[in-house]
Amino acid sequence: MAKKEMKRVLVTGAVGQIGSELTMALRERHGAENVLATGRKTRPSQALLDSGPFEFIDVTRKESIEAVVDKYAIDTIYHMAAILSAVGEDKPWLCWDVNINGLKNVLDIGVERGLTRVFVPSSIAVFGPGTPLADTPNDTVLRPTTMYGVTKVAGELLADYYVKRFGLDCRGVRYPGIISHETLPGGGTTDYAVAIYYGAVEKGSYECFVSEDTVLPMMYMPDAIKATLDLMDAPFADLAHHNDFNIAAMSFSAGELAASIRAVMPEFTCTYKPDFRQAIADSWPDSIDDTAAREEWGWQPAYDLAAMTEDMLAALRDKQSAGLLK
Ligand code: AKB
Repeated sequence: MAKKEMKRVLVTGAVGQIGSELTMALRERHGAENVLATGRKTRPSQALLDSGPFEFIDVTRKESIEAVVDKYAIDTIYHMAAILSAVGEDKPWLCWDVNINGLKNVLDIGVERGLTRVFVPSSIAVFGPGTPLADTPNDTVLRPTTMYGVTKVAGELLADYYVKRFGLDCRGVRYPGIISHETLPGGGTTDYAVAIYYGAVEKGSYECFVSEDTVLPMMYMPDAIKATLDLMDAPFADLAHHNDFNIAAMSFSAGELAASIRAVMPEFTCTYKPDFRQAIADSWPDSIDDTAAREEWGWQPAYDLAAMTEDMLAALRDKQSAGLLK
């Protein structure tokens, strides 16, 4: 049997929606003691705390990241800490500071400490006016109208520059809206696609902040984790792209999402009251072409809307029975 490569992993943003589940998957793979979870302020769940090491850091302060990289002899970073699109519009300069200066700190440490690999997540928020909205190609117009999108375009370019100029091995995907039941998303435009399931289970109803016909690319968390790990496993020599892979799983309107819940819970009702997030959603694609990810590292999603809805509702009902939901 091939010798398993030893890894010492740091996850920034480990208390967030993707980071919390990614940390658990990485602990499973590499051994809990080899995966350091970090967050800035929010208290981690007891499960995260109990499952392995945790430290508070601030990614905008380079020395704060350096301290844990040195203390835990880190060789790989999954840099998940970010301010998302809706909060980014409320606090654009915080969004810039965390998403750009935080990323530059991580990339500089990657070069200075000779890290073997860095994961740099991007988003469908890189797209905007001028981008084809259907089957959006990987390599296309990137003119976002949100600060979050601006930081994600700049982040992709910056990370690609570190690959080319400094030989740092960094990779990243453009996540669509991610739907999950472990940790709530915080401050994104696609958050309605998670909140609708909580509304269904807790109250039998939901008021959606985008219109019924709003279509966005989405993905269930198990596929998002799989995409992240698969890209990080890919041989560097196989990659033509590095930090800007489109990944697709499903696309649906808010109305179709509500209908998929009604197929399981016929009494569920959904109303629509668009707010400022509608304009952000309208600037993003309806569907994504992920040929590059499929060809360069074999990307393949598993979940469609019906399978995701069944799993989400079952998981949230279990949480409710355990007294963890209203
Ligand atoms: C957001 O809505 O801001 C995020 C994203 C699509 O990156 N979920």
